[in-house]
Amino acid sequence: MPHHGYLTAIAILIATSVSTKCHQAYGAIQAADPESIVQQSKAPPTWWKQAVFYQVYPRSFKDTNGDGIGDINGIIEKLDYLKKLGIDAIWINPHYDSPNTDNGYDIRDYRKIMKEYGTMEDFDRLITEMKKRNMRLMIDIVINHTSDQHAWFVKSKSSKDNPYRDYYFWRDGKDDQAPNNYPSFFGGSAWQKDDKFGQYYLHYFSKQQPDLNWDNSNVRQDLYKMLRFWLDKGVSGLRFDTVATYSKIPGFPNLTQRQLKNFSEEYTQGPNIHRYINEINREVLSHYDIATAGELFGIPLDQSIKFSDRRRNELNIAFTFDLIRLDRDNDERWRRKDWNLSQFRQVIDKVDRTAGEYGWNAFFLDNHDNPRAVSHFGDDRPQWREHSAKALATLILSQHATPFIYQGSELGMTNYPFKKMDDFDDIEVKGFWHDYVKTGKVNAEEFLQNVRQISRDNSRTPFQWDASKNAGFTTGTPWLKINPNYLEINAANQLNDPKSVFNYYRQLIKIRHDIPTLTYGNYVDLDTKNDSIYAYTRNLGSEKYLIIVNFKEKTMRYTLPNNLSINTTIIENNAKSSTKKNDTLLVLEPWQSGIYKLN
Ligand code: ISL
Ligand code: CA
Repeated sequence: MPHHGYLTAIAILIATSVSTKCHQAYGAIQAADPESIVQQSKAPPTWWKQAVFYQVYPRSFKDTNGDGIGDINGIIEKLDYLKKLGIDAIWINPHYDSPNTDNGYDIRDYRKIMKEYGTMEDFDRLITEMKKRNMRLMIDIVINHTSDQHAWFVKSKSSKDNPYRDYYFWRDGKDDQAPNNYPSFFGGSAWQKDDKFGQYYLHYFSKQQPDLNWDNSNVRQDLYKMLRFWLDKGVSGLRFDTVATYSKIPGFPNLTQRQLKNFSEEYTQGPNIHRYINEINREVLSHYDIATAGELFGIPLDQSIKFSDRRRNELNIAFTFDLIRLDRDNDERWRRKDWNLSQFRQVIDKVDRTAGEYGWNAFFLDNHDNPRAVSHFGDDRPQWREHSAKALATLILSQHATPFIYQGSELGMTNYPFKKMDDFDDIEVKGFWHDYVKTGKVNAEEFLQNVRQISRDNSRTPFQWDASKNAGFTTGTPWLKINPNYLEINAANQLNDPKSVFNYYRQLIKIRHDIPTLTYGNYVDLDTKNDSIYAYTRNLGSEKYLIIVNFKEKTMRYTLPNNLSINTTIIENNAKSSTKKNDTLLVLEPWQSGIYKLN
């Protein structure tokens, strides 16, 4: 885009964000003038950098017909709630027809709506209702694999000489064993034998999720048609599921013992991946005004950056996992490790540096595959839950990346108190159990201790709307148990309480919208070694903001380094004494957090 093109773009973007004048809670903010932003920030400004995204897990958001499963009408019903929060765009997990072995990540028909979620009319109405509210919709694109019930796979397995055979990877076994030693993410081998011709098909995830053969150009063209189908409906964003694994290693050589320990990385090393992403961009994405995000699980940072590098014409936003998987092993993903603040901020620093001038990241502390942020990185015990949830919110909304808020985090929803294996629903935990406990490698107690903290089910329990039966999520029987703490933690309790986590998020989102430096400014960590106080600045031109969080459960004194001093308080939580102009020493209460304009 020529320089003056994005000059106009930023002028419009800033005009719209500044015209909704900031309210009194944090005083009058001097927003940077648009021209200076264009000059200072090296990258062209765009709506998807300034937008605050919210992830909806439709199955667990809001049920409107009493079948115990959230639905599209439930999302429509709650759009005003999200608008009130200040959300600009929503990413929904897969909404397509699916037998649901992996909650919609096993797609049977790409052009149909999951019957539990509603109809195509409901979907079209969702887009219309969102447009009315000036909100954008990002959908999930799951094209590494389909369901084994997808028509392509049904044909593929029916005969050896039909054109769909080659839509998937079929190989002969070796000495009555799988073609190679690839493991599946969900346990066992990544190859499944089909009795009809005795051949095996590849599935990186469950055996009901056969991998598509991206080397076949018919597969690619069929997928591109499908993408256009949804984009022509007015969808404004695509989140590409497990995007780094589309291209497979030719010949499928065995993994070495060392490679097996980190097989997810090996699965991202296919030689054609960027050729394919580049092709998607050229054939589809570049023809629409949309935001595209890649889920880059498993791939090393220095490689994942390529996907969002704007010079390469691939995707816009990178979801990287080094931060959220800080306390997890690569080979035993069910086990959690200890982590500390210094490691946490070193990852953030590295991810930001790696993105550099040309890349762009998403920032998120939870999602549907990970535990609840407040239980994971905060402290969900009653005394600290709200303060730490607000502290994490402060981080999410002040990073040099597009913020993604996972549903319920704006209420400080917590992990579920799992007690026994029967309490879990997720295919991943069941696969781990099979591989580790059933084989006698790990004892059940140790396993349970870990998975209750890391299980994907933690974030998938139904949304807690109010204190009525089933938390107001459904009038029927919820598909997954509701966290018993809904009597206390729910949206109804928080909406009208100015001190609630919800209203803190709401203020922070407004601040993010009003201060472009929080989107575009450079990120400078003030001391990655400090293991108690996380402090960083965001700088653009002459503007400088300090973000600070006390991760310790005690009062801490913090002297600002580098001659920095406070100018004004933008927002503060759990502060005993308010911070004043020209202060250089801050006394921080446990989990105190704040954003300050610096002199
Ligand atoms: O969450 C993980 C393990 O705990 C990751 O390995 C995860 O499977 C990986 O990030 C890919 O995730 C995506 O694709 C999966 C689906 O199960 C996840 O929900 C989705 O986010 C297969 O489609
Ligand atoms: Ca329903």
